[in-house]
Amino acid sequence: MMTHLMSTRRWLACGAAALMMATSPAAMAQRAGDIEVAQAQALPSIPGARNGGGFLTIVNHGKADDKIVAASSAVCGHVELHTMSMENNIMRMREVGDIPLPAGKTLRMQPGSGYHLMLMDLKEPLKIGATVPVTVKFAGGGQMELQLKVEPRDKIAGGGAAMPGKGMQGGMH
Ligand SMILES: [Cu+2]
Repeated sequence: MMTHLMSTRRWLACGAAALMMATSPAAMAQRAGDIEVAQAQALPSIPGARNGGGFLTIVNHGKADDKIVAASSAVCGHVELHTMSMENNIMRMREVGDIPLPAGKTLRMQPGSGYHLMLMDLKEPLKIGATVPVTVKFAGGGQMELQLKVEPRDKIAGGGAAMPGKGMQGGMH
């Protein structure tokens, strides 16, 4: 684990251009124990917005439930775990204590509903093509250093699916 963390840091130091060349969607898949992060993505931030949205596709290959209990990133002040839902015809986000990863299931975070990582107080805008380092901690004790690729909304979580309310919360992320 230690070795892995150190090599990740060294890799980060290579700069954005190298990161972009080295990073294809297939290369994003990362596994630690039973937890596999198949996709790690973020939406481009709205100009002037202080916050951004991060979205993971996570497979729990294990027989035990796990959950995300915390996340952090160097690109923002702090990262909150959020869920979004429709309440009285208004999209609302709220912070949650954890994001469940049930045994044997895949969690696909998507813009517009359900769970996401909220990158609070961005230090700079998230631009398409950029890579955002995020550390995610699990209840099982493990943690993963992920590289979220900033991609257009229709590319998130395999994307393309027309979702009701898709355009509605564009201002929120
Ligand atoms: Cu949010």
